[in-house]
Amino acid sequence: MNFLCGRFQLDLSAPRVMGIVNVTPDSFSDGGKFNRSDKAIAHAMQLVEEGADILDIGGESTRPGATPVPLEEELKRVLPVIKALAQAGVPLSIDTYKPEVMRAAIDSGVDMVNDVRALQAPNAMEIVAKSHVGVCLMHMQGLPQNMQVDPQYADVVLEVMEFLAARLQAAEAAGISRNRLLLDPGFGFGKRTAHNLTLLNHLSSLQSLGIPLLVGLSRKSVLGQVAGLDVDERLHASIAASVLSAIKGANIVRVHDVKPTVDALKVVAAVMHH
Ligand code: PT1
Repeated sequence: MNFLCGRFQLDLSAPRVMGIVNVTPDSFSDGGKFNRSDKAIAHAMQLVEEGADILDIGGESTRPGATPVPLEEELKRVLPVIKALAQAGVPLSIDTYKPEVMRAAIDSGVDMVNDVRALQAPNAMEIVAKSHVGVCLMHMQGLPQNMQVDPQYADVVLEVMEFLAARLQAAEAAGISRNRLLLDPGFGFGKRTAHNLTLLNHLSSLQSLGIPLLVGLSRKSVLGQVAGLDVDERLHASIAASVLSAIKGANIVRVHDVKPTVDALKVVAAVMHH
């Protein structure tokens, strides 16, 4: 299975690692250490050395309760980082739901759009369809400002699957071919701990959609809930989550801690080939 994204064709016969590059002062787990663009660029280069297969660059946090960032500020954060990393040797992803940021990032050379709103903003679908970038369509219930207030599902796996199937159909209808798409159940986006655990246990049922799966569980509160850990103590729980995700069918894991994840997934890949 190959994922087509911009300048690249990513071989997904083994699980791949997307490294998180936060360009936010309120970044939920870097404590603002990498907010300036030169720090973000240096951090990104380190993630490539550690074995990252993709870099996911974001200028607005979408974690629960985060406040939106104005368009001009988001552009000012991400564009210098994208331009500086153009020759990093791995596909660059822009983590945004704003069509204007997608447009500018694509013009600046990104290879993929990672959209927590699954291209539902006006014009987002058209902008991506007109380009050659890959795209990740993610499930979210509600919006980051209020999504954890009272999330409700009759059947979380079925509802996430139906949403992703509908967005997949919309993307194909807009002219985005299947080999440019990734689907993501959106762990922590309008989901209680039990919803997240059910989704992870049944992740393999999403494989029936026939599109590679991207999963983000790195340092998330569900892991803190289960293991009783603060956000800066969640490395080992995050590795367990990446290993479980890969075993259950995730093709790409989105993580902060690249080197330990790469090592762990090498073991998973070696076993799965036998
Ligand atoms: C994700 C993801 C993302 N997560 C994709 N993009 C975040 N495709 C940002 C918590 O519960 O899973 N997939 N972009 C970060 N969002 C969160 C959500 C961070 C919940 C933390 C939590 O702690």
